[in-house]
Amino acid sequence: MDSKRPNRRGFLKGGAALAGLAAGGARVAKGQIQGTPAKKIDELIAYGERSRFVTSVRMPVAERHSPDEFGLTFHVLTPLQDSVGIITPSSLFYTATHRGAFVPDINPREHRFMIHGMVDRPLEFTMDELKRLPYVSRMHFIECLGNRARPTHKTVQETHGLTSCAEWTGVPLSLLLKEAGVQNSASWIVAEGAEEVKGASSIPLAKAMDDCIVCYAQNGEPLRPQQGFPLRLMVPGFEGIYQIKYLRRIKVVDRYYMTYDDYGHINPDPKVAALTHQIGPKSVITFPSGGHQLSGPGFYEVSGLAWSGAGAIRGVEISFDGGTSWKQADLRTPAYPMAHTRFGYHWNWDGKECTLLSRCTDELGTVQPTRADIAKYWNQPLDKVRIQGADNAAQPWRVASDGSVHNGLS
Ligand SMILES: Nc1nc2c(c(=O)[nH]1)N[C@H]1C(S)=C(S)[C@@H](COP(=O)(O)O)O[C@H]1N2
Ligand SMILES: [Mo]
Repeated sequence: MDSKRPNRRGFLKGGAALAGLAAGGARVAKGQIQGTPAKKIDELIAYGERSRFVTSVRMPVAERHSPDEFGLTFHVLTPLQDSVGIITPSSLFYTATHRGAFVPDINPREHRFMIHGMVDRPLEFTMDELKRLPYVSRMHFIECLGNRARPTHKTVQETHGLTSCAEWTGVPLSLLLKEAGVQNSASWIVAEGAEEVKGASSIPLAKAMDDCIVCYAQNGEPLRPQQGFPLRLMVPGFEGIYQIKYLRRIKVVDRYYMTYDDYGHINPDPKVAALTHQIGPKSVITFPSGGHQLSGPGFYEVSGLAWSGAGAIRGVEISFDGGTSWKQADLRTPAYPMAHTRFGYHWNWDGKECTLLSRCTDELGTVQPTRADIAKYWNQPLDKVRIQGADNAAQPWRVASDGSVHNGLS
């Protein structure tokens, strides 16, 4: 499935230049990789590149012009329509950068990470010191609160591309906090990134002591700069804004702090806020999805992703009639807690127009709502549903009788 799209305002210029280079390398010497210019061979051996026939790329969100007039890119979407399995390749991981817009160029040898505030022993670590400590590797998704489907969106990249999943490696935050000696009256932490605006997020101490990870690696290699190199906080299942990149400081405190980043995100009442941190349950069919073309009636494997901020995915159902009836799908991967889980369903398309949706249930038994459920709950007309907070509504894809697939919201 080819997700190549017009190069809007020179976005991904580098990729286009590279493609030109490969096309120019017509002379093939013995032992060379066919079609690859000689000077690229060493690079291919030292650090592998994907085939030049694979063209799936990220794209900026339409609602926020990127690059803007200052050349800055804010939100970049993962091409979920091409996804398989549950690991998002690091080079296709979605990116949300709004605290300085430039990706900081941090020398890991100079980077320091500090834990202070209401602790008995304030601690400061170099990257080498952190890497000497016991570590864990876990699969977790991240999703931005801005991940919401609109009728104008054509593809699943546009409707759902602000979520990705990776294997994260780092030191459990609880280990570091115990080492620092958290004082009895502490109840929150404030985690801060290294950018100039010093954006930060307040996280309940109970979550910090539970499953948070101070990460230095993603998918088996150091974090990519856009994902927070050299250090980021992983707060499993919480909304994207808590996954602090370029992590340099955690302050242990006794109250929620309204910081630069929290504005518009969570409720200043800590009791309400605590209930709005978690994402999902949410799922989406990635094949067939908007922009795909079925070649005719017959067998297709419906495939998609499900995730929940509350734990593991227990089951996924698929509807082929716009949400009237539901069939149980199969999970195709292990269902890790707070991770994307791949589901599948054997489908024989009869060639008639139909609307596909998926909905999931997480380990707490919470079922993902359809738009109809949300409209009923808020007593709103179905065609004018306004989704408050995170959008975890089931996504409809309409398959037309010519096999073309469209956003069911338009
Ligand atoms: N330091 C820092 N951390 C940050 C951000 C940022 O701009 N700066 N963006 C946040 C937001 S809004 C999201 S959704 C996630 C995105 O993580 P990603 O870019 O690795 O996908 O990082 C969060 N952590
Ligand atoms: Mo975000």
